[in-house]
Amino acid sequence: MAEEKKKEEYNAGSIKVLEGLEGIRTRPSMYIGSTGKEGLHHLVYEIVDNAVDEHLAGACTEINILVNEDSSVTVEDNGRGIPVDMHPIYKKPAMEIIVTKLHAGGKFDNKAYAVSGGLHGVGISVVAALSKKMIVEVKRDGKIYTQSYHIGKPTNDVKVIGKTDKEKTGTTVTFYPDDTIFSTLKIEDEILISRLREIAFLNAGLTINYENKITKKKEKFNFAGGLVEFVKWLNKTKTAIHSKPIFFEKKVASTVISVAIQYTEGYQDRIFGFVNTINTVEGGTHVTGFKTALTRVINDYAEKSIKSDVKLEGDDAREGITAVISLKLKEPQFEGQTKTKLGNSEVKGVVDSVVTESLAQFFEENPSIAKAIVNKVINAAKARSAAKKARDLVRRKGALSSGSLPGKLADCSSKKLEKTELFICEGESAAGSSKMARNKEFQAILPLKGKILNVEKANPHKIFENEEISLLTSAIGTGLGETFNFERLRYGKIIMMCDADVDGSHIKTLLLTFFFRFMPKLIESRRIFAAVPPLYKIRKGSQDYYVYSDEELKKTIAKLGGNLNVQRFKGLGEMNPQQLWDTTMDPKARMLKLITIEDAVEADEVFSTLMGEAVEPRKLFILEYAKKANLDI
Ligand code: 0RA
Repeated sequence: MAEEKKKEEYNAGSIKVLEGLEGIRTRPSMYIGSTGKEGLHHLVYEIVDNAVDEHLAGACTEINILVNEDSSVTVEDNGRGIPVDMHPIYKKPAMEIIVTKLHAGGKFDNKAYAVSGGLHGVGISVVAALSKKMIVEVKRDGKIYTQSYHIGKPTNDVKVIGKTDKEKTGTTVTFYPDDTIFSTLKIEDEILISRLREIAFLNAGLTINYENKITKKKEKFNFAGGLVEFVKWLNKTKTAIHSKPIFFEKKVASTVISVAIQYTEGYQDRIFGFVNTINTVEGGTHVTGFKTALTRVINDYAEKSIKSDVKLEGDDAREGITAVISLKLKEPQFEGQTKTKLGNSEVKGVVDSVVTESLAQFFEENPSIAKAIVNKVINAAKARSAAKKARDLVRRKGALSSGSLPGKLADCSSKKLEKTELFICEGESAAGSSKMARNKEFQAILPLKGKILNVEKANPHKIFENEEISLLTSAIGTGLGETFNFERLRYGKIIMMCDADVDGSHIKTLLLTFFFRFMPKLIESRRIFAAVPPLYKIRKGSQDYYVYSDEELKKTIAKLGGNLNVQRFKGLGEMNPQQLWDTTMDPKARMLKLITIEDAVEADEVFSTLMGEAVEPRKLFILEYAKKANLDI
């Protein structure tokens, strides 16, 4: 056991020398991405990443980054210090080999280092090769060692320049980027600061100090709360739906998985993946595993604890989420265009199972947060499904305009908007009569089976699935809700033709609610009407008189005198086509009630009252509404 442990310790002999540094200078972008601004800042990250590795090894608590007056950059850490012992074969101090050879270092056999951060794992030697001058100072074993370099080559042997406390260890690297390589030598505070902040969030407790002697910019980062503080910071301009972020951290074999989640009221989905503090912008197996688990846990909770039967998809589960998934992984494989996609296939399942288990447990223990989140997701699903239905209807309309309107619609021949009318008819028999009665040129008939869905009470997705509503929407042509397009209106007037009884008025109210909710523009633009069929027919001799109210009936009887035959129409279906035309459809003789809504906001409340359970307010509304309605003959 002791023997085994010893083997894993770092010593100069464990350094594997792979090649010299010539390749770095001939193809710098292969190592640092570019020789522009990005590449320049990358040099700083390479050294900082090495220092962060020391932190990950439990050996470093503070990193200081200093932009000096002469534009050089100093990175100082209190890690173990680059080893300085003699290499048994090369007969040189480890430090010289580590700085002047590519892929040299204890890191590359993954023993001395648990995890390694640097993007290419080449770190300090790349910086040395691309710097006109670099000075490394190491505190180790109570001594201070130093060596300087010029474009990757030592300019002196490693020498001891002083003594220090045995406890004091660390590395200080100062470098002068080579102006024959880089197109700019200007360090930008904002670029470095945002990355350093990120590193501080990802390494709870690590202190990072930044100072630029040229711009005088100074920052200090230390986040005891780590990822929890990270998501809160990411959400600082948003409204969170739960103030306490979800957090869990699990170790599986040598892999550490840390996750923080906070949902906001917004719609964006922001999931940030990091592997060994590298931002995996292109995603990868860790993010995939996370998404799968998130959708599963939320679906399970919705089903079991909220008894919801709404099908929740991944996009719904992620609406408004801000999440950070950070992995500490021994042998990361980076793929993709910018090498920022995690490729390790085994990671997907590991992250999936950790997130499934830990998130489900968090939901168990924090039911109020769980409910807030799951309800938000359910709403997202309903909205998505409603939007899709609306889009589909619009698309269907597109297909319709090339010929096929709903089979039930008896369309008119005129295409002149202002002239045409759509009659929405209650019941098949009334529709039958009105089809015979109509003027085909400008009057279209759409029969409604019976009561349409109460849109006030129904879920949005039910509304869009409803056949009657879909028929109506197709015939009108505008689409509905978010996708409403006035330009596609197919008729100048839309006329509800219902029986003059309780059922008829209920259907009218349902239709109105629908128009108000989903096509309010049609009401505003005075396109919606109610037909006013007569209540009675009075026959005197061979002459017929139609009356539209009980009051009118009394007056007419008084006027006409005796010997009258009075017939009460129980419904539209009782009239023959000629009667229907004469009384209700002929523009020269009929009466139409224009539907207006003075105050949309007030009306919305009224509609809610109306369609709610309470019967009294509903009755009151109907009476009030009838009074308000204008008469337009
Ligand atoms: C090689 C091996 C060890 C540490 C380092 C390099 C190292 C490099 C840099 C660069 C900046 N700061 C650094 N700190 C450490 C392992 C050392 C050990 O096991 O004692």
